[in-house]
Amino acid sequence: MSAFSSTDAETGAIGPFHDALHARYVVELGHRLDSPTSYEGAVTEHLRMSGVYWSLGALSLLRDADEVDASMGLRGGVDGGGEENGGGGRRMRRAIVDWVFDCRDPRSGGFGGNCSGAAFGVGTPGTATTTPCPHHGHLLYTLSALQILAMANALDDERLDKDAVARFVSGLQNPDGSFCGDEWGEVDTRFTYCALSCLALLGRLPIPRNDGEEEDDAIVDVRGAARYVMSCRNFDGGFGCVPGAESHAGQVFCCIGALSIAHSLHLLNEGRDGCDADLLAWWLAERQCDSGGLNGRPEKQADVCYSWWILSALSIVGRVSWINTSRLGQFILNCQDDEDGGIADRPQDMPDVYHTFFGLCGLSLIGHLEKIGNREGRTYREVDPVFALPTDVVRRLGLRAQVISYSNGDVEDRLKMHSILDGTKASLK
Ligand code: GRG
Repeated sequence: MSAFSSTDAETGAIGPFHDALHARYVVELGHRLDSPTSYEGAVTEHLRMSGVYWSLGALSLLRDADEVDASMGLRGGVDGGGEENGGGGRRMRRAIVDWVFDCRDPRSGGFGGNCSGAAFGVGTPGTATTTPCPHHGHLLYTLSALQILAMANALDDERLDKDAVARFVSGLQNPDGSFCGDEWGEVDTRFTYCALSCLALLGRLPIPRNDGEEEDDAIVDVRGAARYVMSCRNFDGGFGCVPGAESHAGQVFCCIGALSIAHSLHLLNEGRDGCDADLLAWWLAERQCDSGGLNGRPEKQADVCYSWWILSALSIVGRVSWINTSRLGQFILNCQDDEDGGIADRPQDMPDVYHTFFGLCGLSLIGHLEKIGNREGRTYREVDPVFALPTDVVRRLGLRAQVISYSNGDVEDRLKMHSILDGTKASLK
């Protein structure tokens, strides 16, 4: 493991970054998980769609789109050869885009986390021996599927029935504005974020009109969704998964991301004195631990993934500078596996692709990836804090959201595609 002295944090020096190891870790992960003897593959089988999104997302921050396509086999098979993938045969992996469409659940119209019968890495393209049997459609995996298609530039693929997917999403909204994750009825602000992000990616999101009038034919009630999110805000400025639930940094991202996509960040100040983005940012900044890492709620351990959940929210409300970014960058780099690549939740733990993706996102949001790139002659893509996709993908798709500027109206370049609210004024309206 890399070791950093406190001097590094004080001077802002950036320690070793294992670019090539991380890229190899991600590219080889699919083969490892597909092995019939992989324990990790078996226990994460149900959430493979999100796993593929994290993998593609991670590699997309390290490499350009063509390289990602070539090494991951987005549209065509890549060599999966090796003992672990078919007993020494040179079998081809199925294209990721084809596999995503196999995971579409025709009963609900959404996407499932995987499909049985035609497992992701097994089989030669076009010769699946069994009919794919997708898991039940769920908002979590529907968003991951659309994010994969967005990165693969395949949202206009004729197999994507955008209206049917949009109907699946809108059918999960409840009269109080909240969303269920699937037909079984669990409600959580995670699903509000997923629903609005899905509709934005599909180009089906009705943005509330400025004149306060409701859209009669809107597919979902965006104002209702934003009001529900606000009902999940707590006295400490944070947000929980349902009204009255404890503030948690993961839910804060979902709520602030949802308000941003719904162009409703002004609600943060409604009915209160002063600027409540400040109270929220204070709670988020309090999450920084002695190690430099961030935790998800008081008295819990720091974990690399909160670098994303917290920095994305702070970016949206224009207050990343409220934490010590240099110490956080050091913490994330300390969680790298310097032998096999990948990033773990905390130093000395085993890496996984979830923490690898969100660790890289964290490094991106504090500008460390850019600094490392400058030092090593590479150009890294940046992550968008609202849509959790590379900013070039968000630009290509013309996705719009809302962010708050703080102090003298400056916003980072990556956020300039979004509508900007002036957060220095007491009222954000
Ligand atoms: C596309 C980025 C993106 C998100 C989609 C799934 C989702 C929407 C958001 C998940 C937000 C969330 C709740 C993240 C937290 C995940 C996490 C590490 C939970 C662990 O909770 P505890 O209680 O851990 O086990 P702590 O850290 O509190 O001890």
